[in-house]
Amino acid sequence: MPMPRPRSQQAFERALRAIPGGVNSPARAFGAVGGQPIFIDRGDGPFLVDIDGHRYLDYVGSWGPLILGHRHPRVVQAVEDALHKGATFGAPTELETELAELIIALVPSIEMVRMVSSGTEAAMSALRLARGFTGRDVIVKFAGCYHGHVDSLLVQAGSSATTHGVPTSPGVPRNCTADTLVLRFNDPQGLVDAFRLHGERIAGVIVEPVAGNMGLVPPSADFLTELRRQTERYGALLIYDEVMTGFRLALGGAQALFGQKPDLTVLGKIVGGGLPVGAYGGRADIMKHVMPAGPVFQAGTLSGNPLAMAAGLATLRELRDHPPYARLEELGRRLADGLREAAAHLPHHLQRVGSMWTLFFTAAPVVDYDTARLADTARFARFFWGMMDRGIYLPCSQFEAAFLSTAHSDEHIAATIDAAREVLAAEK
Ligand code: KE4
Repeated sequence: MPMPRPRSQQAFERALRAIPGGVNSPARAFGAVGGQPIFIDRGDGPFLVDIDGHRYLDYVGSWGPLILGHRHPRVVQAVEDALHKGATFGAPTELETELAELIIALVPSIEMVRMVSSGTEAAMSALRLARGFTGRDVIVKFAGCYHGHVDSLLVQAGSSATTHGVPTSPGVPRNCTADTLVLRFNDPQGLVDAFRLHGERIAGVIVEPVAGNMGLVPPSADFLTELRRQTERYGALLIYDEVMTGFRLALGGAQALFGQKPDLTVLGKIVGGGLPVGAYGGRADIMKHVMPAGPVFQAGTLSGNPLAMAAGLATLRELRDHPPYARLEELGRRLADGLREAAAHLPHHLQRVGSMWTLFFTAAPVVDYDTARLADTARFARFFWGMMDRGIYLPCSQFEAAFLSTAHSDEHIAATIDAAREVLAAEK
């Protein structure tokens, strides 16, 4: 039984009366692990402190944005400076151009970029642009991949849609998903077959180049290669959803890590440094179709918000000036080795790419949505609470990726492995 957290309990009961499910996003509801969410007082480097005063080593990092940990001084200072000039103007600022130029400098496939306020908004806009640019309607996605709560993509979505057993949400009219083709992740032959049948009608394919929303599932080399080959062959756009992987797996994202070049890229999380930013960008000839340069409509009151731009700029500049990727790879490798050893007596697969990882409690390697869902979610829930009560805060679902930050140290990794060893010793 989880340790008592009375103030979070009271806060949750109060929130339930005002907010559906007491949370502003189902991913935070602890639905997959039972119990109730903890309410946070503050973040501090690699730590979260809840309102009962408990401190946790944070492997969620706000679901990915906080690659620099909580309250990085460079980010805090940048936002403070921006705030003293005003929070928003509804008119352009040079901060927006500076962040756009930096994104273009860091992600080679991006020649132009538009800011929005969330990853969902970026994915939704990229889909509309792909359809507007090609004049086609069909969009391909992959079971288990999540691209935000876009109506036409809420079909076998990952993340909390999986957790809450809502593969296709009520409220999405049938015709919204009529043009959505759902294929199997890591299935190159399935891609070839689908394109042979539908290729001339496909506007775009959207993919998490490393899947994080069914738990961490790396791509097979031939999957990404076939994706690029088929989309080129049939004139469909290849859209990399790098909301989670962008600026995390490499400065240029997963596409840089794998030497791939999509037509469009969707960004979020790290690009806002913890404030609400999404972005979509890519080939200039495509992006010039976005209004007011072109006919594809998209707009947003707080798109390019100066405070969010300041946080994103400070974060990307820090990553550019002091690239942490070799360090994160070393920390991730050490953590993975230690967790595998702690779980050696159990069916498990620890899957990792750089600073993103998932400990699956399953005997088979997880290569797609079907194999992910074979995992023992009851065992994961016991693991989650056992780690929580030892001060380690993991994603509250087997179907989420965990994240390391530059604020995590060797000592933190060692403490995490020790805690896992204790918790898993009780599992048979
Ligand atoms: P947002 O609208 O939540 O900013 O981004 C949607 C999104 C798009 N694409 C990918 C690959 C994503 O991972 C996400 C959001 N990720 C989830 C966690 N798996 C956000 C957590 C939540 O929904 O509260």
